[in-house]
Amino acid sequence: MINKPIYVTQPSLPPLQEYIPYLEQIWANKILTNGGPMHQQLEAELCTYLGVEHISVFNNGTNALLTALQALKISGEVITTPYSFVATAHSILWNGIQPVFVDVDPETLNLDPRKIEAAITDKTTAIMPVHCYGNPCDVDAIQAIADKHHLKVIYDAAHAFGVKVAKGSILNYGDLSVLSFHATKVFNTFEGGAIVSPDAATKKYIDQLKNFGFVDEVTVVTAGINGKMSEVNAAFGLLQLQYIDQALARRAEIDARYRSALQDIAGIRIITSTRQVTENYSYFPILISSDYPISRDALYQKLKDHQVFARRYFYPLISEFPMYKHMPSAAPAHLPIAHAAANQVLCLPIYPDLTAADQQRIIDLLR
Ligand code: T4K
Repeated sequence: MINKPIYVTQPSLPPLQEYIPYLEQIWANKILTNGGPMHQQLEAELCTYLGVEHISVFNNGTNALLTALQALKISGEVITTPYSFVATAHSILWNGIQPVFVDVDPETLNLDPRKIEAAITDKTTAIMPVHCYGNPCDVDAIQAIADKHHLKVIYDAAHAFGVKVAKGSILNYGDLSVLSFHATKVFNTFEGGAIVSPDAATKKYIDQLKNFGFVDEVTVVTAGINGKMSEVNAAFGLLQLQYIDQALARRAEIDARYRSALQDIAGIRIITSTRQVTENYSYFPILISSDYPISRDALYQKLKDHQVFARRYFYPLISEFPMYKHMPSAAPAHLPIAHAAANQVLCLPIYPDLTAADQQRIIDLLR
């Protein structure tokens, strides 16, 4: 019997017929984009759901990252993590800014605050940490360093939709937080993203930046881009929001099942964070050490041979790609923890529609 493929993730789609009324509304009013009613409603509903004051939705997370750096007029050097998706560092480089890589914390695999200060120079203007896998960074330690050195903090919160710490949404930390609503994310709008701002003036400026810099028909105040989310995407987001709690609950069950089934296997370490009070179970990363009978790559291949497409997020490290490799901060000796993690990590399939039988198939292969 040939098994059906199981991917690292699969978007959860609401019933198609429930999307039709949204499309009918769009067809009726013929507003397809440029901050239409669906877009406005999505921003309002996201603020309520996420527990944030100001949000600007975007056509993807990468444009949101690019715009966040523009909004705060970041220049010179930005300290960031090599252990992320390439878009993190690309957004810095595309703005003509030099990314400076700092190693990650061995427990959380997030930017290690104890190593940040040594990387600060007179050109450093900001820190861009990532809440990797939705596990919160040490936001207090990072803010203390930023305050001491007068740096801005932009969180790449692409993985952190809905994550909360004791004081509320993780998205309220730093100067700005950037979300991704890509198809592979916990909450998706097919393609999409957002910037969470601390105040109305910053949101207003970001809204201008994402609309070419227009403030009215004849006035352009800044060299903006087109970062706008279309009405079709925004409408899908509104529908997705009705199902998000259900989706997160199902992810929690899958996460718990993996944890209990894998906890006693020698050579498998499950990455855990203790900082959050509400998780989003966006990824299920495990680290494969030499105590496991086969190597990480052999396991990756074995799973693949059985139609289970786990992913090595984040291997290779961003600092290993050709446009970064020559940079002094990209030297492997400077990033030992990130390198070790990149060589050990495997993200197992986790998504609401993963069946118990399919999850058992994965567990059996790992055991
Ligand atoms: N910052 C961070 C930390 C990020 O992780 C990301 C995105 C960004 C910034 C940038 O945000 P966006 O500009 O993307 O909004 C995927 C995603 O494309 C990417 O959005 C995501 N991070 C990254 C971690 O993962 P790939 O190259 O792994 O995607 P792909 O196409 O191989 O998809 C993985 C699996 O998901 C497939 O094997 C099957 C399944 N899948 C995928 C798509 C696109 C589906 O079932 N349906 C789909 O439509 O990068």
